[in-house]
Amino acid sequence: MSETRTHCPYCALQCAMTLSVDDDGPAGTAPTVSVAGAWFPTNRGRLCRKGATAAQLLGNRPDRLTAPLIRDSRESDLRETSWDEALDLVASRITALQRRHGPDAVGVFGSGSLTNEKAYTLGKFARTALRTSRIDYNGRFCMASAAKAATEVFGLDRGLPFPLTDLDEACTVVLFGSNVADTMPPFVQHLQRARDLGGLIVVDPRRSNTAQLTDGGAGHHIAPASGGDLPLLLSLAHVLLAEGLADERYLGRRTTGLEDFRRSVADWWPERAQAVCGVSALRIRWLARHLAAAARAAKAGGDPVVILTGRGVEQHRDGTDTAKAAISLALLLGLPGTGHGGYGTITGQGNGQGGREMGQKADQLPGLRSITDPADRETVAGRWGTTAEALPGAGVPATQLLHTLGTDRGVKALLVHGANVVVSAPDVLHVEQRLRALDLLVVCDFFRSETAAMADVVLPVLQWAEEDGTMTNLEGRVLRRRRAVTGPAGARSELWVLAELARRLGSTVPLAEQPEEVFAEIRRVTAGGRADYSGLDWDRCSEVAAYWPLRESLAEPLTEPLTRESAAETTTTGEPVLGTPRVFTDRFAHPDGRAHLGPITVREAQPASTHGLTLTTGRLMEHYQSGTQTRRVEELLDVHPEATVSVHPATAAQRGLAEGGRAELRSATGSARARVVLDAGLRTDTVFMPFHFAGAGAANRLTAGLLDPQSQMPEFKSTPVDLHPVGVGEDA
Ligand SMILES: Nc1nc2c(c(=O)[nH]1)N[C@H]1C(S)=C(S)[C@@H](COP(=O)(O)OP(=O)(O)OC[C@H]3O[C@@H](n4cnc5c(=O)[nH]c(N)nc54)[C@H](O)[C@@H]3O)O[C@H]1N2
Ligand SMILES: Nc1nc2c(c(=O)[nH]1)N[C@H]1C(S)=C(S)[C@@H](COP(=O)(O)OP(=O)(O)OC[C@H]3O[C@@H](n4cnc5c(=O)[nH]c(N)nc54)[C@H](O)[C@@H]3O)O[C@H]1N2
Ligand code: SF4
Ligand SMILES: [Mo]
Repeated sequence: MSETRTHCPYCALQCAMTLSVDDDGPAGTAPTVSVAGAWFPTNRGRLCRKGATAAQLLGNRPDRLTAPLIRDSRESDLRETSWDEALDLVASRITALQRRHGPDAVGVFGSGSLTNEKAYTLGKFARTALRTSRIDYNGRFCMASAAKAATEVFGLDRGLPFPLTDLDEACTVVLFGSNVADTMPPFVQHLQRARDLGGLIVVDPRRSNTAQLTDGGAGHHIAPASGGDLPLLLSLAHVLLAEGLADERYLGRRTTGLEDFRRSVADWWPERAQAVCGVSALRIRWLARHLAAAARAAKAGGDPVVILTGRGVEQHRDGTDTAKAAISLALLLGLPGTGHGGYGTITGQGNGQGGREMGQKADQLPGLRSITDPADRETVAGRWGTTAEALPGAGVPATQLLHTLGTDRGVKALLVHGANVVVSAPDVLHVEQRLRALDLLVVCDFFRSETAAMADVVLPVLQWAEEDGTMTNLEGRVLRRRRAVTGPAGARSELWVLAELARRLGSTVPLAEQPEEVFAEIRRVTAGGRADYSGLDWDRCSEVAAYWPLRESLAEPLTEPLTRESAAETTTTGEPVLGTPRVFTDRFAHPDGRAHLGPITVREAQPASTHGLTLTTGRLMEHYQSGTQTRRVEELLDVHPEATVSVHPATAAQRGLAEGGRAELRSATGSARARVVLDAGLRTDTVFMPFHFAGAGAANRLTAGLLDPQSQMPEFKSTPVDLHPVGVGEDA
């Protein structure tokens, strides 16, 4: 029996767990997960149901992809083939397409599920072997708005700019559009003090499980209309400024742009906001004053005040402005970088943080460098052994990439690594149609996802505990994901697949195949970048708390790899801390050291009540994302076997719907069917669907792909819909 300490395959909390493996035969066995001790302070030995059942998906299951699959023609079924045949086919088709249409004829779609090593290699593969600009990833659907907002205001995109354990001390925590009770259950431990003090404030149009944590005097639930958050936030800022409650001294010392911001919130008096966000003016004033008092107390030696945002407020057409407004609120309160609290965004995917700094984003190079910045291009090209002229420019963001596949403006071939886009992208009926128009679709996965089922070539890869790698969690802490079992014989490591393809494409820039080698390269290439990983140590990741930026002079040999700026610091659990656990303590990341406030305008304020019904979407505790993984775990599927739509009982009665009945939803782009769940905790003007299901139950048949102009994040949380019962016999 062997025991391996590793981290969960799913969300950004990256809970620590121990895998106990009885007999690791060559085909791999499903290990038992034991809950790890308190050595990892982020989950302190707790797991959610998904993490606790994750090991069932390892090894040689009948539904596991164990050989490459190809299709002889569009009409024929996928059939098994050899790795040589599959890779030669992919390389020759890519070469032919690029010869005809140029390098940008081939696109790459990456993921926040990939380890740092894979995400980095994917970006390098696209830019050096494919020489295409057309790479983007599913983080565009997830973190793009918050990332853009933090980059603009703070000068740096690190989701939580402080360790999660800092929350343990907070007396007030405001969650804007985040349902951690379901999406990261062990996170809730860190809210205990705030709840004990009555200081948890949850802003959500649903009485989510997280909103219910405020019951019994533990805090307050505020339910704006879906999409009403921006006016709400601007109005909170208005009250702070109008009533002299903002921390003018802090603003003067640590920010610029206050006057522009002040002007833009000047006419967001609470009565006006109330009409568009559905939260009463009284409540808006109360919340602003309450936060100001808590912040003042914090700075007088009391407990910290923290403002956090999740996808509920970010996945909107105005998501960047909303995240900026939340950051601006924290700045008005004088919190970020003071040790008295601050702002953070709760990153979602397992490597949602590392995935957004390794260079798989259309406009990005590793280390959070910019592909349009001449100096950044020089640096990265030099370290890759190529020239800046040879690197492509910025590509197109994920939704445009998918919605133009096979058109004159779009790519003719697409390689997908770690996403199930026919379930999770906006307007999936359109995506499906575009995928069919491709000359070549290649999907790398370990299961036959709905997207893999449409591919011309499917390449089976190793997953999670079958391979080594590093992940960067929601705190910017870099963790080791260790190999615990042997994967199925026919599956290969994704790093090997990319290196082989590069070789077959005749690339002169070599790609490393071993995770540890790639990690060493990441250290070299990110050195001096904003997300600097150069001082990390492969063997000690996870044993120490190592947060980027973690610098190491490139010129010096790494004889003493882990002596860092703040090595003296320790977390509450006494682990040695390296790098930068708290990023904005002395200064913000802009060259002037200040946070940049600026004007924020509401583009399309609609009255909350004349909307008709608004669909919002999100997550259930038992399922993960497009469901490729969790829909295969019996005990998770049993709890939630099919798509549901939550409806307020009054709304249901009005539309002739009953609990357990079938409903059809219609939007401008399509229709979807789901089982009705009555939920008296929902606003009457809002319905909620999880997006974990495929086929007729896919929530994304209804979302339109309207984009935030600043981040190109699609609108997932606010879609006008119609809702009616499905007649008997109508539901085939
Ligand atoms: N069980 C589970 N956990 C997960 C995942 C999963 O798929 N399943 N995915 C992971 C990933 S990638 C991510 S990004 C995170 C996401 O984690 P969260 O952000 O917590 O997840 P969501 O359910 O998308 O949205 C959160 C809440 O926003 C609310 N909401 C919807 N519209 C609005 C609105 O207009 N305004 C406000 N204020 N709130 C709104 C929803 O009702 C919901 O309760 O979860 C991670 N963890
Ligand atoms: N309506 C609606 N839609 C949404 C959202 C929403 O709230 N509402 N949320 C959005 C968000 S936040 C996100 S993050 C996306 C996520 O949605 P997707 O991008 O579809 O992510 P997953 O479902 O995690 O897809 C991962 C796929 O990759 C495979 N996979 C996992 N790890 C690896 C790996 O290392 N290599 C390879 N090759 N494959 C791997 C899995 O088996 C699975 O098939 O969905 C977005 N879509
Ligand atoms: S909360 Fe996230 S990381 Fe922790 S066990 Fe659940 S899915 Fe895994
Ligand atoms: Mo996400």
